[in-house]
Amino acid sequence: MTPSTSDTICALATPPGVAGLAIIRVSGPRSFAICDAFFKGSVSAENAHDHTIHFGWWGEGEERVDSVTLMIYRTPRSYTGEDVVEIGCHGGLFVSDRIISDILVGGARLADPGEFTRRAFLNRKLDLVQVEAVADMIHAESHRGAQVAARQLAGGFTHRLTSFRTALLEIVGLLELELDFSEEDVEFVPRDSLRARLLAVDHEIRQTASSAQAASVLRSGFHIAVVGFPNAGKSSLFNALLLRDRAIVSDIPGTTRDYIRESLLMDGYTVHLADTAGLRETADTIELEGIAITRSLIEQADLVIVLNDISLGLHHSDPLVQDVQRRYPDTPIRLVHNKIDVVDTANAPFHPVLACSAKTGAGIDSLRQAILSVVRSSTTNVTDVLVNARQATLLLAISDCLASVIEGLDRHASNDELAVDLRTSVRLLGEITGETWNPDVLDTVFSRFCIGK
Ligand SMILES: Nc1nc2c(ncn2[C@@H]2O[C@H](COP(=O)(O)OP(=O)(O)OP(=O)(O)O)[C@@H](O)[C@H]2O)c(=O)[nH]1
Ligand SMILES: [Mg+2]
Repeated sequence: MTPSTSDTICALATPPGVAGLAIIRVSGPRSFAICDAFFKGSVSAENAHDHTIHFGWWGEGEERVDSVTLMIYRTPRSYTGEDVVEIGCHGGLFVSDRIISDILVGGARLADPGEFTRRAFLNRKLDLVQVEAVADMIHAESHRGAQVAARQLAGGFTHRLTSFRTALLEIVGLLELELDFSEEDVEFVPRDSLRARLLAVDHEIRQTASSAQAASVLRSGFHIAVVGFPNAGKSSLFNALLLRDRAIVSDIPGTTRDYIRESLLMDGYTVHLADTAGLRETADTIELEGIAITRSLIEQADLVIVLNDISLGLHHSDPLVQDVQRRYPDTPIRLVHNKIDVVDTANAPFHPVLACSAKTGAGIDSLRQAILSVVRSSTTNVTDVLVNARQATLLLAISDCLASVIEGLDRHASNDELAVDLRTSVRLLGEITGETWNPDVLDTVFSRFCIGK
């Protein structure tokens, strides 16, 4: 869907409901005229200066619906790039509804979700990675996530992509220049220097793509699955970490049948904790394969805690650890011993393994710290960019193109052939920033937005 930018749109920009203030946003060529039909202040919206605020009354004729402020933004110096009015009125259920219906009667229409930002994109106020940063900021599940999104909105990612683009265009330029002089068989840049430059760009591109997983932690939280044999104390640990009795605990093995997921905030990070059904050992294999839900939880987890009932021995859960390690080699695993209150811990060789008692609370604080340090270290390389799946896919496609250019250089391919792949990489970079875009991509990006943004 490509919205017409010739009509005027309007929506409540603040959450509906009881609140001190509400803000209604109007954008489009008729914004000022429509507001002037209802606004009575010392100056009309049409005549107000750019970037000024005006107090007055809203209502039809002599009627007074509410005292309001009008914030005036004239094209192109506004969020959408169009003429924009932001109306500040009192919160609550009725006033903003009434003002919006007046504006609709005046000839505007209700904005679609994300339509203000879509217009900002179409008017080149924001590029696509900045648009994605806006969505990330609104939905951020961590303080750090919101901070990084803000840096991306400020242009951090755009700047990095521009530097990749400049580097690649420079190389294309040199190759094409050589083509112009092909009769004379000159080489403007030695091939090994070109190769080195391409490798350097490719390295940075891969590194950027590889931060997508960490970015997803900042965007949507860190997932931990607590697994273990029945009765290990998983539900007890789950409750101890949550600081409340959420999961049922009993001495009957197999108490937890499904899984339970709860979220907690740790040092500004959202951590999603899942308590799972105990994994039984059948014959000599672990029933992991059979317990599909636990399996998919492990698959999605950023950290798996294998909880061992130490009263059954220090190595009781080792087969489970090995099994998880073998099936999910990329997922970090921590073995944690539970029920240390029932064993003699005086000379137990715990270090560097973690040990606690979900029952007495001993060791829970250290476990919390250990978890937090995994969460922190999983996101350390994310500074100014929250790479998402769309961007990571495109970055990896660019890297494939560059690999093919390097391979071409090695077999002395023609400049023409090399330039084709390089141009493709530049085009793919443009898809990341939205310089070249198709409506489907835009629809997907904007599907995360709410009305009024
Ligand atoms: N002494 C002691 N008992 C514990 C501790 N943690 C849990 N238990 C007991 O161990 C039993 C099983 O605890 P749960 O938390 O239900 O264990 P679970 O791993 O969730 O068990 P399933 O859901 O059946 O797989 C209960 O009787 C708990 O009270 C602990 O640290 N010390
Ligand atoms: Mg349980």
